[in-house]
Amino acid sequence: MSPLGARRRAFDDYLARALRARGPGRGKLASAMRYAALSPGKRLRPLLALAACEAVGGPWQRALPAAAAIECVHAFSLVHDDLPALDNDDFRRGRATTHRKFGEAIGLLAGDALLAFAFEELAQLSEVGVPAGHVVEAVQRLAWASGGVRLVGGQVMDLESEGRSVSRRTVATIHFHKTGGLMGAALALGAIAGGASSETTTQLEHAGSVLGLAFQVQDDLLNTGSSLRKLGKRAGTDRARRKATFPSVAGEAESRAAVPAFLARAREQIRENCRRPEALLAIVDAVAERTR
Ligand code: GRG
Repeated sequence: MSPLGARRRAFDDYLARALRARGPGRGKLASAMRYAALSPGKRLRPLLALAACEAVGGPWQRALPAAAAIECVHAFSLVHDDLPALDNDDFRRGRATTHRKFGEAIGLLAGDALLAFAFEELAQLSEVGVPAGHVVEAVQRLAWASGGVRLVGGQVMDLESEGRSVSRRTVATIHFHKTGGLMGAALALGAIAGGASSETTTQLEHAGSVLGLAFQVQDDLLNTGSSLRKLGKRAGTDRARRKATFPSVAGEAESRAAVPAFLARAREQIRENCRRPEALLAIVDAVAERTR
């Protein structure tokens, strides 16, 4: 198994155990939370958190609670994004969306419960030896990344841009906040678990946000040119909803050229701030080549 494959497996085991140990136990809500959080996603954000911990000199295992917290916020955002009030999607990760499988009310509540669980899980950092002051910094950074300034704020900007003529700069800002928010948090929380200073953490948070921007431009391109079978979610939906995307404001060629430029910026900032950047850079390379 590849090094990333082994970490991914360790992460999946950790999250499944955490949900069993500290989640709601049996019943529909527990099943919906597991369905949303443990379904076969790419696990990019948790892998980034583990690699960032290692990159600043910590053992990657110490970042597992932070990685689980970020994946739970990510799962919450996908569940809510798929609801009829937002994108009204019926496929995610190659299967029925959570609200399609469990009903709208349980879908909504499972998303809420995953968001709360994320912070409970983040507090587990203190159980693996992360000093209390650093755990508080991690809580503050994840709350900021998940809320009205970044993830949810970016989503609102996105909604408000639908059907309107916006600039390339506006689309980049939306992507930087909406998708970059959690990727930035992944690097930041991993760095905190690895004992990095606040300055290094802030630099890595920015590198992660730029990586998120590149990732979302790729997502826009895949949405125009791929399929449900390849992506595990419906393609062609952005155009149908008249979303503000990179290809819609800058064209396909310019969008394709922007991705490596953003990735190069992220790589440079990672190299400048990390003692052992190899695993983190390997993930950036994997993003560069992704087809789903
Ligand atoms: C608070 C009501 C309420 C809703 C929150 C914030 C939000 C809704 C939605 C934003 C979530 C979103 C769809 C962001 C786009 C980021 C993105 C490209 C997600 C897909 O990430 P992948 O490809 O997914 O890493 P997998 O399935 O592989 O984990």
